[in-house]
Amino acid sequence: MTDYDSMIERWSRRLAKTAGRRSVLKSLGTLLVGAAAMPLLPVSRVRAASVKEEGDSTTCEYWRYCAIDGFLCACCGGSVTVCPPGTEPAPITWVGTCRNTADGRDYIVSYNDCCGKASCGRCLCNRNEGDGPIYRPPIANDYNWCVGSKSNIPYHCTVSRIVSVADKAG
Ligand code: ABN
Repeated sequence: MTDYDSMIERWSRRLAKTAGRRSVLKSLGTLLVGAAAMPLLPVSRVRAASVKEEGDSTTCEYWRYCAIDGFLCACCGGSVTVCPPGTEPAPITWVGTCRNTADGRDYIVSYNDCCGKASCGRCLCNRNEGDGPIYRPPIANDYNWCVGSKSNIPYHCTVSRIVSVADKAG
């Protein structure tokens, strides 16, 4: 018998001594009903390559940039999803929900600041759809997320990566 088995056995014996059958069943029932009532998140992972695309990723109007605030990496030697050479993506991102004009569907887009060089200075884009206050970090764009990267290295530009479909049809 493994340590894990003995621990479970001890725990079960203690529970059997201290709790009545009814109270255990009641707790289990509450847990099951609670879990069933939790809504499932309406997201599904997508392969970025299978998403229909239109528009120019070097312009601020491009659909994925709906919640961005920063310099577009596509104008800075990188691409819409890849940080320019000499920079690395910050480990902390913020997200937005953007409508893809090519297929009419909503997608969750993750924005990563690319860090390691001074500000790119080209193609500043500040659209802010759904942007939240800084005390709600996952949706706050007006912040230098490079502070979460190695040794607080400087902010260069921002990439926009598709995470999932946001609509119920998923
Ligand atoms: N998240 C983009 C950014 C970087 C530096 C300062 C403000 C916003």
